[in-house]
Amino acid sequence: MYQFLKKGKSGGAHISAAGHKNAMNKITLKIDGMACSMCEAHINDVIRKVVPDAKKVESSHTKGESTFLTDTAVDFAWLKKNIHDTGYTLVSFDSQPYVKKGFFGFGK
Ligand SMILES: [Cu+2]
Repeated sequence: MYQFLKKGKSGGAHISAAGHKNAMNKITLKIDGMACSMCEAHINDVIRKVVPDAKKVESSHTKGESTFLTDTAVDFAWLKKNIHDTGYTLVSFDSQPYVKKGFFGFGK
């Protein structure tokens, strides 16, 4: 059922829809079940597997939250299934346009 998600391992090349090349989003996931740093590592692995171009993948078991940046569309149903199969629960997710910091050079 999920075969269509198999992406070729073509060394970092990624599909980018026209006009969306630099549209980076910050994804925030609320995840149930993380209890220690090993859990965080498991979740980070799942995220990197499902979203190969994910950047700044970070998880916190204290906050029950994972965040990452991506400029490709995330299949949250597929992500939820993979998180579930790893023993955790994706409770909710949020996607916000990511504005790179550092553009505020003036007015320091
Ligand atoms: Cu753990």
